[in-house]
Amino acid sequence: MRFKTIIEPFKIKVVEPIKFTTEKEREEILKKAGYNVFNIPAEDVIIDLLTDSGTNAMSSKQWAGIMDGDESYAGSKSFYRFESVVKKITGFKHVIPVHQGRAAEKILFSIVAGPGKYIPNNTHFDTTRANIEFVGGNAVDLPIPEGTQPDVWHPFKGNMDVERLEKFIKEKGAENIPLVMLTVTNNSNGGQPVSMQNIREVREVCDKYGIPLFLDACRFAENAYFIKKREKGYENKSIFEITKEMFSYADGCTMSAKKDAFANIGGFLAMNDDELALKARNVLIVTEGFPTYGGLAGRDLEAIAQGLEEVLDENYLVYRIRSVEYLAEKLIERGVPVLIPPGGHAVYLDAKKFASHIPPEQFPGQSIVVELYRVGGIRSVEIGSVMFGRKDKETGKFIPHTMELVRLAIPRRVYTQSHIDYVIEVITEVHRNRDKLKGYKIVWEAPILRHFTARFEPID
Ligand code: P70
Repeated sequence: MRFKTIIEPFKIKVVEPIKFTTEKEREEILKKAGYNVFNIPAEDVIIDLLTDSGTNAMSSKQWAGIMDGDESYAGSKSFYRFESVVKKITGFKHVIPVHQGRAAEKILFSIVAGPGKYIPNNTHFDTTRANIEFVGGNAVDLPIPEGTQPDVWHPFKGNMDVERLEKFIKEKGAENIPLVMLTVTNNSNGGQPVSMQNIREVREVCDKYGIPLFLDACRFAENAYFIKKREKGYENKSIFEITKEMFSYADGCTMSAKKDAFANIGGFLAMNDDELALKARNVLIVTEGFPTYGGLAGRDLEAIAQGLEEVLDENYLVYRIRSVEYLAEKLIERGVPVLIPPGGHAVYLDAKKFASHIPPEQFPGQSIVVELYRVGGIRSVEIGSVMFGRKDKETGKFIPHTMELVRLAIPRRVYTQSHIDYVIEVITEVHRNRDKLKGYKIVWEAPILRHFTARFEPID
């Protein structure tokens, strides 16, 4: 395009009203929710940036697919369409539909992981880690050093540290590492991309030790766009060519279709290995459903297939990545500490700097999350010591997470620039008054994935 303004590559046909609440009302809502925004009714949220997962606006063609879904128990037409699109993009031989990403993880890790097993990743996301630990395995993060420093710029901050990977394999023994994973984009460290070169190098190490490589592919298209923009040799390749190459280095993938497939539910597990696929389908049939629907309705399979085709459109990705960057850029201009560079699906505030007077054990990120809701009705999520902090098993001492972040995840095709301008205004005000932010303590927590349900109290 000749003009510099990047516009939404869609028109809006259906709208959903937003209810406005007052600051006083939100104060009460927060108290009732135990200061955990997961406990707040969505109706009471003005701008919901909790997650980009399942919150996408579907296209008219996806909705048409919903009507057209074939709800046959076995061999549904919608399954065959879904399977053929997934195969076209990933090239994997076996495609197993599941109800969402964590179901794919659950199936995969209940087969390959377990006590004494190690699963390295650039950085595991919460559910991946939980599913490995749930079966007694060890989830290991091996990000590059730049990946854990919010203010260091690197084009592919999502990369895995290949040297550390090889050292780790030598130390633990290849027989104890059933697979290596790469999360594209790397959600826990800022939605950061992984370079093609890194995928290739990780593959080489895996080949050397005979270990399979799996992608956690939730945001594969956003990752591919970053490769196109930032990696030499890819500037003239199509997104489809890039994603195909990314998948070609892997033996399989887990996928939450709630992200880059623009669906509201769904996912899949895909792989080349026949024996593993057989085992996976056996678990699937017990826990999810028959292999041609796997926990989904035929209509969901249609929506996912259509979404997967749409996400490869470069005009969409230009708009998507630029709108996330716009939010980061404006916040940086206003002096708000933001993880750089901005990620593909979200902007992450650096809570350690934002609320530097609150120590990690008092959850600075949580404090900001609460304040953004109180002041502007914006729902965000803490990705720091609430989500990943832990207690030492022997001493009971608090071990903070490497970074204290607040994630502002942008649902796909949902909010306009004025919604985002409002978000910028609210965050800027909260930042201006940052000295008043208080620490929080956890008063109740679940034994696993505690962030979803924990209850907090402010520390006076
Ligand atoms: C998110 C959601 C899900 C996810 C992921 C990666 C890289 C697997 C999954 C699991 C989870 C979430 C976090 C905070 C608030 C709400 C939701 N990520 N791998 O928003 O997929 O959810 O389909 O089981 O990011 O990042 P699924």
